[in-house]
Amino acid sequence: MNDKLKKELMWAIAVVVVLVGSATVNYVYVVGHEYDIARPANSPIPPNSTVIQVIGAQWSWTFVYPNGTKSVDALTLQVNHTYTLMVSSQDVIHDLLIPQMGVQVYAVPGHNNTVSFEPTKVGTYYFECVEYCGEDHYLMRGFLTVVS
Ligand SMILES: [Cu+2]
Repeated sequence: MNDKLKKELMWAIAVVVVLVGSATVNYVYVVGHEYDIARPANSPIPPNSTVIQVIGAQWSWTFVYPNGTKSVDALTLQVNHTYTLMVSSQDVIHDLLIPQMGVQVYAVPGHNNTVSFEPTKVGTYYFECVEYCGEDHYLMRGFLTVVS
């Protein structure tokens, strides 16, 4: 076997080792975090979940809790409880992103999109609109507070 062939083989094996290594890391991460990641949008609503209505509007997010209480640009949830956000819009298309909850869902006028998730850690997390929706789009953000 000449040097050129050896080098080529070595590089081919190195690439395979890197790919298999990163695939393994990914697989272990996904399996270990299965329940931290929100269910895909519009999955069946889990029977034990609390449904919160979310209305996007230029340029704020309004949350309506089951008892009728409303809050603007602030969402408070209990840890280790399942929630379903029922998201719509009253004007243009928005897109709610709560990165630490694995939630991203479009807010479409006249249509409800649902997403369910369970916060597993107490803390404060940000959320924001990630669909350009007008001049004050950048103001369309707030905080999710997870309490015990
Ligand atoms: Cu926006």
